[in-house]
Amino acid sequence: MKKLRSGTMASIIVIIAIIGIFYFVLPNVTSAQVEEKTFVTHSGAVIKTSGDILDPLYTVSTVDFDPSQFLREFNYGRVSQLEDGRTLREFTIIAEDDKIQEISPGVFYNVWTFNGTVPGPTIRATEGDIVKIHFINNGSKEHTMHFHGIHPAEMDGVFEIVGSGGGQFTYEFEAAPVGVHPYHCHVMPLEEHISHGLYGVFIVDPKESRPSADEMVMVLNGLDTDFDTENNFYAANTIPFYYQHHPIQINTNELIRIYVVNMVEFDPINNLHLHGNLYHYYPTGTDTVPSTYTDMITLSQTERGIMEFEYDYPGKYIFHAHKVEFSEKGWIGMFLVKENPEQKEVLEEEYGRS
Ligand SMILES: [Cu+2]
Repeated sequence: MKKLRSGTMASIIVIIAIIGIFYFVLPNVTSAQVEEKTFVTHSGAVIKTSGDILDPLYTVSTVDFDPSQFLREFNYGRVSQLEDGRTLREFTIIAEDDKIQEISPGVFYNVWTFNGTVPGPTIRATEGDIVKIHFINNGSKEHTMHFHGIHPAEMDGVFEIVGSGGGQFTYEFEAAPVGVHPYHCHVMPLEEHISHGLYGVFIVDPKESRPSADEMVMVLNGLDTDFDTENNFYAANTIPFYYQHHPIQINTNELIRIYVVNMVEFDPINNLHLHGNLYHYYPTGTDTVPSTYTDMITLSQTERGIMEFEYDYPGKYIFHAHKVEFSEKGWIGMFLVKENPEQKEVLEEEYGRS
């Protein structure tokens, strides 16, 4: 009798399990297929993707973004001279929130952009210049531009909300202090506006310029492509694994200067480890003396600084988050260090080395 009962129970469980599969699992598979949408990628390919990695509300257009170009691109604005002799730098920044970007092959994400890209343009000025930003909000939501740095309260981009559909505001302030600062939208919910991509880098150069170097910008960011307030991808400059597949070419014995800004939301910290080398690190870029000589820095949200280093030996060197989860989800890149032809000549002349 007991045996018969347990046998019957087992049969009932199996039947319930089979019914469960039909009712709960199969319909989901089917509906995922139904929700597939077709997109033309920036490479011209036609790709189908299900709705779980894409905000299905936004399908109007695609965004092109080239991390190689962004890396060394600095926007100095439209330059003119004020009556008092100071330099005026004017920028036009347009916010949008309806663009779709293929951030990894077949993965599409609704990016919110300043001037069409994530990150927005790297804005650069010299200490004491007047920076004037003509901000236009062409998005469907309210946005602002909030700069880190020193400026009057009404230029802080927090309380002066700029309305959707063409709202405008002009930010004007003196570039200060020297260093590397983030700018970002400051409309609530802030986490949403930042994580969708409304941020960029603001560099203030000292009046006596820094020693010449091969300069680049790395914005460390994350992408929450399924909107569960956890990042699915991480990157330096938005595209996961980009610089691993497209190594950054640099020369031996040439000063490299990286302006690094951490804009990862949801995760409390990020970090940056460089292989085969150490770097001098200037937190926030505000001091002329580096705080440390290391191969590893840890950065919280909007923490940033300047890294300086040179490679002695040619070859391939990776750099990545030492938070391994981040590097395995895209935050990894590579330097391809080539023999500096000028340096090689000098060495050959001085030491007979070749
Ligand atoms: Cu915003």
